[in-house]
Amino acid sequence: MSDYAISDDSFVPLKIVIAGGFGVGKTTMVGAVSEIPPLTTEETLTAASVDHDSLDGVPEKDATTVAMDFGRITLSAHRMMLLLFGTPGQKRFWFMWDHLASGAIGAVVLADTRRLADCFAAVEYFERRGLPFVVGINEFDDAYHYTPEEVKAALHLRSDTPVMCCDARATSSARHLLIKLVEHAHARSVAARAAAPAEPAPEAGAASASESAQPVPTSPPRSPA
Ligand SMILES: Nc1nc2c(ncn2[C@@H]2O[C@H](COP(=O)(O)OP(=O)(O)OP(=O)(O)O)[C@@H](O)[C@H]2O)c(=O)[nH]1
Ligand SMILES: [Mg+2]
Repeated sequence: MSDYAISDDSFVPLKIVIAGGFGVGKTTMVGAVSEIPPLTTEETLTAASVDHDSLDGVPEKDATTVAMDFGRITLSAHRMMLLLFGTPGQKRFWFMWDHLASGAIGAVVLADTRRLADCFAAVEYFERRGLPFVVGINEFDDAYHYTPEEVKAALHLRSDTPVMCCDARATSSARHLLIKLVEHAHARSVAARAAAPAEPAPEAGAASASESAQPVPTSPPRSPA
């Protein structure tokens, strides 16, 4: 058998979505944190997008994601492999979001405080799906510094939704954000199970709902691995 057919199934694979508005730093974050060369699907920005997506704050931006980004990061100490799927930011590619969110344990929503309204759609999307998410305030150099509490209030987030400042270009910062998301998703999953009514014992041979669901980590990481 070839080497590529051998996989190490001792690592729990967890799918995570990196979302947010146009030009907020999604591709940058996936590239900064991925341990493999990231897959990107960037195309040159054309005049057709000028009326739809503002380049305010990112005037040097000349390309945009048209399908997805993909990267991977292993948290060895916690036996987890995070599979990162970055969404496109332009509205005309939002149809991709359902595919990218399917089977995910949670999402990172990146926010730029100079254009905070641009992340409303992502926040609303994940709240509607009931998918746990954390908000990362990607601090651009010329942006006014708002505290996570101020951003949480402005976005009307649930009180338990984590909000953190980050730098999408920095590996350690992006990694912290991902670990916070895994912890949050784990806590939400534990709380949901505790609140659920006890299931009747399954009939012999029948698969339970939990067997077909996306695996939830049994122990969330407590600190950067
Ligand atoms: N100063 C600064 N620039 C950043 C930061 N994060 C991203 N950038 C820059 O902002 C621009 C946009 O970043 P991208 O990673 O392409 O943003 P995106 O969210 O993937 O964009 P779309 O896919 O088009 O929605 C790039 O020129 C980045 O170099 C940051 O934290 N600080
Ligand atoms: Mg992108």
